[in-house]
Amino acid sequence: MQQQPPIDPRALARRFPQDFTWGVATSAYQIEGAAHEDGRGDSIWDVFCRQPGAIADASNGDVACDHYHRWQADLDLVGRLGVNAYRFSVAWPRVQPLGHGAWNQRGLDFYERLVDGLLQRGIAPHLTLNHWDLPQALQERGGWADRDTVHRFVDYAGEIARRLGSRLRSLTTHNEPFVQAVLGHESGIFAPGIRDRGVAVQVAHHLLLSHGLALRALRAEGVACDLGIVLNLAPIQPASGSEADLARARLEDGRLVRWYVDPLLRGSYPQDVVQALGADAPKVQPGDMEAIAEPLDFLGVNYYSRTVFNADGAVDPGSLGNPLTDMGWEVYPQGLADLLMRLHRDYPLPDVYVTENGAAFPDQMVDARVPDHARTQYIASHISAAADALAAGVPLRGFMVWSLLDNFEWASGYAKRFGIVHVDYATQRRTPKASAAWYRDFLLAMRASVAA
Ligand code: IFM
Repeated sequence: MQQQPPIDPRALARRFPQDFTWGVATSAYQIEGAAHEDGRGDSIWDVFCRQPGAIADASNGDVACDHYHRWQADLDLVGRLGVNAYRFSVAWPRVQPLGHGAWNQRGLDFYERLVDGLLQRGIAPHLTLNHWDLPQALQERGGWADRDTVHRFVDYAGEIARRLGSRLRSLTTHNEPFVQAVLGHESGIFAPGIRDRGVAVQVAHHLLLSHGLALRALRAEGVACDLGIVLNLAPIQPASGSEADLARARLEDGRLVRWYVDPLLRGSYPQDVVQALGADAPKVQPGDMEAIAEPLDFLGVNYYSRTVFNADGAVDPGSLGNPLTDMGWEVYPQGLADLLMRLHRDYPLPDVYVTENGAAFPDQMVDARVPDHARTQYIASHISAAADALAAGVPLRGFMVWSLLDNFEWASGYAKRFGIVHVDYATQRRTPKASAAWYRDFLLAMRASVAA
């Protein structure tokens, strides 16, 4: 992978329309730090990180990239890349420490400054309300497993939209409900660390329901920006054509993809998965499915890799013949085109954005530079796959690289680096990597093709 020549940014740029959205993405807990400042409450991740063994390097988000204090310099970095969009999230416990009741003005002020700082730099703000950091006080009342959290989220969405909505390009309710439900409540490897499939299924339902009810409420108030949700999706492929492998792949596709896209875009859960869940099927109240299917202005898709299943489970990605990232994920750009085209074929799609794509690799600093050719190749080849999907008619409107900065990679701690900008955590020095230079050149080529 390191040996391949970098994809020519000029040739690639010609494959996209001039009004395409190009961005970089981050999330609050992964970069902000200042976890105990200016009135911020604990989130479930603050508490989860205190559990021995929960995080690979026993770290937490207390300081992270110190973005809360360095946001202006970080936005300058974003500006120098030449992107026209920045995707970030609001830490709910920073703006409403208990998840209900009083608002924290100092927390709200931070996001006001951030949004205004983006606009001053000509960068469109794309805000996510929930990138996993639920206020711990709500967890103590039952968290996402409790239906009341749905209503707390709708209140939170309304407050943020009233304060910031007119300055945003888009507002996303949830980032990756599958991960929050399944990794947080079934396997328990993410906060809040619960291991109960029935709970996970109900959490997923409440996340979707809160999404739909929030969209309704925001529309009733006349919010001006685009409204949507971000899903982590992947092509799920059978290891062979055997009945058993095909059946397993179909079920896993049901759990990861159809469980979320069907209710959002068709108003119902896939019956094969409902049947497989048996007693763990979600408790759905009258009107829930109609609310979940509230029309989307956009669907965000986070894509990193495919998964291949045989009858026994997921096949070791290392056996598939392609390079792996530092997360052990197979590098498979074709999967992004396959996924987007399948969604286009099977569903009535709204505008689609690739809201995350990127890779962790073990970077080396050489003469104060980070020649991360594997990451550059990864990003360029996925942008190329996005161009293939666009050419096939997918209503793709944007692409955002994960991530602007190296950051707190959840249960993996700080060892896994996804940034196109390197962060030295001892000094907080930022060093744009070769991938950042490639992206900047690509975006310059985009602008040159506009001028031509
Ligand atoms: O870092 C995460 C992000 O928070 C959500 N999507 C996947 C990324 C890489 O694991």
